[in-house]
Amino acid sequence: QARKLDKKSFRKYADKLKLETRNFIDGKFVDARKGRKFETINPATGEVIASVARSDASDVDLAVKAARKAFKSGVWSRMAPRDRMTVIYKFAQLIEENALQFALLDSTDMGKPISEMLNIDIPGAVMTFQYFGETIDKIEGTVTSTASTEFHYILRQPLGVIGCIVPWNYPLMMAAWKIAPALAAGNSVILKPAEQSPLSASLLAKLFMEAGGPAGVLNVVQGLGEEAGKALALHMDVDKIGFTGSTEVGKLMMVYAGQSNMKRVTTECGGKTPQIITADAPDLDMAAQYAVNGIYGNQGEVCNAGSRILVDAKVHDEFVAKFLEKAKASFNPGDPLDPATTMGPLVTKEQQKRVLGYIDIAKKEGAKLSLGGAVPKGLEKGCYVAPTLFTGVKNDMRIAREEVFGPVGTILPFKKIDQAIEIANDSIYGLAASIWTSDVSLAHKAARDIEAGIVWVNCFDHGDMTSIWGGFKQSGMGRDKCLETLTTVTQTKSVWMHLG
Ligand code: TXE
Repeated sequence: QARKLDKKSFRKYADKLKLETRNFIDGKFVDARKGRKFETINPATGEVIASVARSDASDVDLAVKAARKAFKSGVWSRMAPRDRMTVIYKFAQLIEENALQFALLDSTDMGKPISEMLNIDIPGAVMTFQYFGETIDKIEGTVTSTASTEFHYILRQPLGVIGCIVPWNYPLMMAAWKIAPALAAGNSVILKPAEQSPLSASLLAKLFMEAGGPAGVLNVVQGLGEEAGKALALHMDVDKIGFTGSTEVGKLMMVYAGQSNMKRVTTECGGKTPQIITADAPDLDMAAQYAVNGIYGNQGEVCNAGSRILVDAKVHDEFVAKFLEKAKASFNPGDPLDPATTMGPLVTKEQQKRVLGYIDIAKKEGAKLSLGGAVPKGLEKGCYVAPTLFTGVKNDMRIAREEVFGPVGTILPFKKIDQAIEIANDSIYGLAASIWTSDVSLAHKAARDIEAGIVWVNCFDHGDMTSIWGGFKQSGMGRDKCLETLTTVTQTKSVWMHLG
């Protein structure tokens, strides 16, 4: 139904949204204990949307106590698997039924086009809960071969209390990726949304209870990273932190774990994804369209944004011409609540400043600005940056090495495929990569040699719940989606019995 609405109706609904901005602890909405608040701003207009609970260590402690109490009681952790499945399926169904609310909340909060919310984020979140719901009665232990006097089995058990610290680029979907496997395995969860996009988390927590989830199992603590996030990651009674965000803060998670209780940590920390376009790409038009989508989708605020486009010199000029034509046709910044809009504003003024800063640096370093490069006319109130492309980029330029997290593509020509793979691997990151080629041997060799957690061949960003999501090197450790994730929210126990 929401998919049929126009921009007027979306605005009308947005004006009527009931916003919940408090923490959700032990099944109830509560203010931060000290009554402090922070503002969340609509990046399309610069207007304040709401004041949100600004939690500190004492709020985090309350949430951890509630989560631990729920875990120990067994109300969720020992619920019959089929019953837990029923709750998670119902939860997925309620998210779908509330698609319009979620779309409006995230779109207004962080600027993503409403059509992306409806077509990507919400179906992605629903599928995540369905997928992990399906795993609940399939998490199994093992019986090993032993001498006849012995009996040995390995139990797989939930960790206990899991803190999920998520970013603002996919507020609902990132929350789903972190909390769905944790809940499926029987853990209690504390979700700390990003301060730039706090609103949808509260609705999520409320719907979990409506689906039959017990109090204390899914808690939300709102607040700033250095206050609420840090307190959660340093807490002595949190068993794991699942984190998505910057590499800098991902490293802090490991420090906090070491400074506290050696909690488990998984991190997903962005990248500098290479898209390799060889001269024998099966369809250069399609490669150009995917490259455009790969860098400008979600305003380029994507961990796997294909920001380094490596193009064989033989097809370079033809490819660039196609890229520019498709970029202009496909991505035009505008009002995120207009279903026709394909690119919204960046998340905050700071992020806009950071991205414009990188554009300046690239120009100073001698890259050629071939598209965009500025704030689009008429959209100065919001945090917009036009789709931007630099050509003639060299591998040692900062624009080719650092994560910009905005709609800024770079084209680096190459002469030999070995050189392209070397450039692709010359990065501190290793989240994803793509290669376009008709040469099957080359496709397999490149897939083997590229240092990244995800390699796409003749496509970009394809996948489903079975494909793993996570990186090599400083793109982090641990995996999202996929069955492997369950190993990061559970632990094994060896039970050895002597039968003699
Ligand atoms: O991320 P942060 P920011 C990259 C991207 C972007 C840059 C900065 O390059 O431009 O990071 O974005 C919480 N202890 N990515 O500043 O700070 C914070 O509250 C505990 C890539 O928004 O890493 C939020 O919930 N928690 C990325 C979460 O960490 C802390 C997505 C992420 O925030 C904390 C987002 C602390 N000391 C940004 N400091 C991706 N992988 O997709 C912050 N947080």
